[in-house]
Amino acid sequence: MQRILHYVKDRQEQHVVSNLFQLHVMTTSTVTRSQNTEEQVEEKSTRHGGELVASVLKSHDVREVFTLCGGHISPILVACEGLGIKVVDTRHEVTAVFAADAVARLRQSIGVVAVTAGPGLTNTITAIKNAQMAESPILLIGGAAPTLLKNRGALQDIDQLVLFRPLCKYTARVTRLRDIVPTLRAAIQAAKSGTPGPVFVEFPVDVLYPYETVIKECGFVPNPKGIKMLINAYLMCHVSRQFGGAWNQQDISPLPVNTPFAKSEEINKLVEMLLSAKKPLLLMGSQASLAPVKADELKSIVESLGIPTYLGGMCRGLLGKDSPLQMRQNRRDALKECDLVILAGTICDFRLSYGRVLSPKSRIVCINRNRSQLTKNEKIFWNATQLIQADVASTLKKLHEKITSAGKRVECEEWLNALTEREQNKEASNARKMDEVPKDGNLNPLKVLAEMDKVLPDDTILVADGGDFVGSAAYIVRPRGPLQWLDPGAFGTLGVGGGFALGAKLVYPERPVVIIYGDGSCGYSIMEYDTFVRHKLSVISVIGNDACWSQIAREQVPMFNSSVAVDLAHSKYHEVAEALGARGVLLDKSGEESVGATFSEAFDHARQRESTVINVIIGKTDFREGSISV
Ligand SMILES: Cc1ncc(C[n+]2csc(CCOP(=O)(O)OP(=O)(O)O)c2C)c(N)n1
Ligand SMILES: *[C@@H]1O[C@H](CO)[C@@H](O)[C@H](O)[C@H]1NC(C)=O
Ligand SMILES: *[C@@H]1O[C@H](CO)[C@@H](O)[C@H](O)[C@H]1NC(C)=O
Ligand SMILES: *[C@@H]1O[C@H](CO)[C@@H](O)[C@H](O)[C@H]1NC(C)=O
Ligand SMILES: [Mg+2]
Repeated sequence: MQRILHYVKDRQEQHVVSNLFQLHVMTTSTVTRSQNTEEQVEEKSTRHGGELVASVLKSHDVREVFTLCGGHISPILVACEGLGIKVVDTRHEVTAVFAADAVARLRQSIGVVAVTAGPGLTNTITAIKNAQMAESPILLIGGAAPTLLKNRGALQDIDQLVLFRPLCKYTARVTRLRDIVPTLRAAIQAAKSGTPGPVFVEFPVDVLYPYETVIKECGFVPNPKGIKMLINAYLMCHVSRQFGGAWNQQDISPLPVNTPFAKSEEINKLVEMLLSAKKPLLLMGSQASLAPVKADELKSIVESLGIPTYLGGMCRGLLGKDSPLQMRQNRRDALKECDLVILAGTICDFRLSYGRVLSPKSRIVCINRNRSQLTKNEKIFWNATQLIQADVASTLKKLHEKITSAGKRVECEEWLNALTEREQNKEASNARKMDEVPKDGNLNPLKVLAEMDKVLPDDTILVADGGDFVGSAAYIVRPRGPLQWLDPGAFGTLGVGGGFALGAKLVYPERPVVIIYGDGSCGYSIMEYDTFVRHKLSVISVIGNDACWSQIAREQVPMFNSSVAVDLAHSKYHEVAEALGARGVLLDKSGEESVGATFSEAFDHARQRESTVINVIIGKTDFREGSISV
């Protein structure tokens, strides 16, 4: 008996087995026939757990699953395909997660990724951490070793839950088929509720394959005698428990998403402060782009509020290209002078010098769903006048409704005009930098970016993946509307390019998608051109090739007098694209006159479903001197 109990890991099952022993139930047939009809096992059914997974995804309006295949998850992928959910296979699991992240952000919904056990899952970790920091709701589905072989040295059997618990809002391991539906519903609800973020559910293979396959694989002892019969009885009991009630009717509809809303008194207080302000300022961050308020609606709310606004994170582009309200320059000075600042999803982390850029003389209102983000560095580097723990966009919406229904408006023309004038001065001085020719005679990156901006179609989605070149682009290339700029967010992860572009292209197949890459950064995901070509998704990349990890070199070299590990080569990245079946274009100083035309051509080809890599050999500028460099 002890030998058997040693074999049986699960405590509940140990209990069952010892009962069996005591009852001398020595035939398998009495065990399979569960008395409880709820837990009936349909032995002849060829259906499998993968079908249950796919049906929940379908009922939650999931339209694509990103993956890199593995035997552990084949049943899920095949079942998704069967239900018309697009299965998009990538060349690296990290890309699959970045793609799901982009889908979550652009659809204001959930992104789904399925990867195989062990290394498939560990390869996702950077992107899952990035999604947690960016507060993107992602469902990560992982395969796992068979339940019966847990900790017995099965292929790719590691403790996966331990890895993902610190990164995910919700983690679960499903060991019975009838738990698949409720677990996935709860996981998706958790991902989208409160402060959104990634969730992880793992499925051991024997929960995903059909009954007959599992029975064949589970290791029955042939011709059992004596104690061995008990091993068979245990195995039967285990499999029956797994499959019991698998095909019972279950509710697969989405559970309600919990979103925190501001209280009426909170809104009233904010209305009062805003109406009495002479120099208000609105700083919008990623959280303002979350559901339930749609991006276009948020745009008109902010326009109607009429306050000078700085946009960051997923709110970049919200007000279009030339909104008179949007400020891009001189934020530090504006913050020193304003009498009221509304941090609408903006967090007092490194991007706001931990709150030290805020003035003790101005009133400070912070709106965020998350208590710890809301109060980041508060009472240390800044003091809040009002803290509102609520969804950002809905709070602005109610604020706007109250102001308009009272027939009032925010009066701040003078302030707006002053900021606008400074904005124009700063932009003029930036424009002068575009005409400088770099010492090495290569193309001026600012000029290249400005030429691209000129011919950029209005519906383009821009993906930012790099250091200095991308940092310059953030000032020069202007997203034309809401949700048209994707960057990694607070984690500052290089390598998001291929995945973000893939996700964007699946949400908007007809719109141009442009990756702005540093040459260093393109190395992480340029291989996804293979994915773009196979799936006939046209993506344009512009690589700022300075043969260097410049953002790091910029400080390392002067500080330590060493360029160890920061130099690269002027590699022929355009030829990499060609090798993968895409267009490759080299743009160097000999092509100075044709920069704009090169971009226009790439957009033309994209309309014909052809992808392009434009490898631009750029020179050095001092445009980014003094910017953050980590
Ligand atoms: C995954 C990851 N590794 C390393 C870094 C550190 N890092 C930040 S910027 C940068 C340089 C980027 O070089 P490149 O893409 O060529 O852009 P450039 O600054 O040269 O324009 C590096 C290595 C990071 N942010 N993320
Ligand atoms: C807020 O975010 C932190 C991580 O930044 C997380 O640990 C915490 O659970 C979140 N709080 C809420 C209320 O969602
Ligand atoms: C915040 O308030 C405290 C207490 O009133 C005060 O001592 C401190 O100087 C204030 N800090 C800032 C940055 O305004
Ligand atoms: C910087 O390093 C170079 C060699 O790598 C050396 O010749 C030079 O003297 C160094 N300069 C300083 C200021 O240390
Ligand atoms: Mg570089």
